[in-house]
Formats: sequence, structure tokens, C-alpha cells
Amino acid sequence: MLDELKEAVISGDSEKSKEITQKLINSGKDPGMVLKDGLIAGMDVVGKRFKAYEMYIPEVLVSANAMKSAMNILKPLLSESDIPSMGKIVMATIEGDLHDIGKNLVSMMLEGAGFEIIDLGVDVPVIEIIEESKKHNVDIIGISALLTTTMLGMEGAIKSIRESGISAKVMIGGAPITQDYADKIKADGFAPDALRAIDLAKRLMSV
Ligand code: B1M
Repeated sequence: MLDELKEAVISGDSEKSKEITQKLINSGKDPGMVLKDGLIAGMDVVGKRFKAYEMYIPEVLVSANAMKSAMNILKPLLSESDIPSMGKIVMATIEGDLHDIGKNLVSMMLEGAGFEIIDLGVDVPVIEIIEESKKHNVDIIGISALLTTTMLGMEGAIKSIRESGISAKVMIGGAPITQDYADKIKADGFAPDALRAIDLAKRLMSV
């Protein structure tokens, strides 16, 4: 049945993924195993297909939703140690910017890959990013910007984050951002899409 769950995630069937997850739990399966070998395994395939241009953003979102709805069943049953934690990430859309579709997609994919996400939402002042990062002792701070105007605020945000003494790595993304810009403002990393954001976050955790 774990394979069926994996397939339900891949095909983005929320009802089926909830139903199978519930059945697996009722039959006594370990919630950690359901998460790892069903949901995360499914999102892994989605990630690979997205990278190979065999799946597109709307389909990835639907799969991520199927995973999320099954997660609602599993979460109360999982102990801290069952939840694979690749690292803790604060995610935010920069101050002045209300775009969150890309950020949410990146957050969902990172969650699917095993990262713990603290999502601060949109239009987030850097002071809030700093306070929340300290509070949760995060490994990575992820900042998204979709406007060429708000993108410019990233430089000051990174400066303030560094000055606050936080050692978390800063990754940035969003349609107007380029690797050159990320290098210029001394971000630790840039990812052009949600899949590469996973690779980047994994890399940042290992340096
Ligand atoms: Co706005 N908007 N918008 N908008 N909007 C753009 C960005 C724009 C390019 C449209 C255009 O003119 N062609 C333009 C910006 C122009 C510019 O800056 N040069 C624009 C504008 C001008 C505006 C307003 C100013 C319009 C107005 O009011 N006059 C206004 C600004 C409001 C504000 O933010 N203060 C505005 C408002 C809105 C809506 C609210 C209507 C809505 C947002 C709804 C929402 O997000 N909840 C909206 C939308 C939907 C868009 C477009 C059409 C689509 C953006 C999107 O969701 N893309 C957009 C045009 C476009 O991009 N084609 C546009 C899909 C999403 C999955 O991609 O966000 O790039 P994206 O995320 C990708 C990657 O960039 C990366 O991974 C994601 C997945 O692969 N990524 C990261 C993103 N964040 C990352 C973080 C990472 C790593 C990777 O690490 C932390």
C-alpha cells in the first residue's frame, strides 16, 4: 500500500493520499515509515520529473498539496525523532512584496525533502526575519522577492542579518534574481526554482 500512497502523491490525488494514509495507520504501520516510504518517496519522484521537464509547476503544486493533506493525518502521530529534519529554515517574502506563490512552492518542496519550515509569510520586515531566526535557531534563512524594486531591499536585509550575528546561511530566489545579483549582495546561495532550492539547501547544510 506504500507504493499506492507514493503514486497518489505523484498524481496529486489528495483524497486518495489521505485515504491510504489513514488505512496504513489503522493497519498499524509506523507513521515515520508512511512518511518516508510513501509521501517523501512520492515527492522525490515529483522532484526528479520536474527537473527532467516531465512535470510542470501546477502539477508539482497539486502533488505537494496531496502530500500536505496526508501530513495532517500523520503529524499528530509523529514523534520529533520520526520527522526527518534536514535542517530548519525561516522563509519569507521580503518587505513591500506580496507575491508568495513561488515562496510557498519552494517551502512545500523543502518540507517534502525533510526540512522544517517556519514560514513568516509576505511583506516581512528584516527585523522580524532576524527575531524569528534567533527564536527558532534556524540553519538557513530563505528570502523571496518578485519585484525589481523589492529585490533591491535584499542587500540591506542580508547586511542586517550578518550584523545581527546570526550564523544562518541566507538563500534567495524569485523571478528577477540572478546568480550575479546574489553574488553581488553576498547571499550564500541562489536557486532559480523550487527543485534547485532543495539542492541548494542541502548544500548549505553541509558547508
Ligand atoms: Co505581480 N508582478 N504584481 N502579482 N505578478 C509580477 C512579478 C510581474 C513580473 C508582472 C508583469 O508586470 N509582467 C510584475 C513585476 C515587474 C517588475 O518588478 N519588474 C508584477 C507587478 C508589477 C505587480 C504589482 C506592482 C501590480 C500592481 O499592483 N500594479 C503588484 C505588487 C504587489 C506587491 O507585491 N506589493 C502585483 C501583485 C500581484 C498579485 C497580488 C495580483 C499576484 C500575487 C499573488 C500571490 O503571490 N499570492 C501577482 C502575480 C501572480 C504575478 C505573476 C503573474 C506571477 C508570479 C508567480 O506567482 N509566478 C508575475 C508575472 C510572472 O512572473 N510571470 C507578477 C509563479 C511562481 C511559481 O514563480 O514566484 O518566480 P516564482 O517562483 C519560482 C522561482 O522564482 C523560485 O522558485 C519558484 C518555483 O520554481 N523562487 C525561489 C521563488 N522564491 C524563491 C526563494 C528561494 C529559492 C527560489 O529561496 C529562498
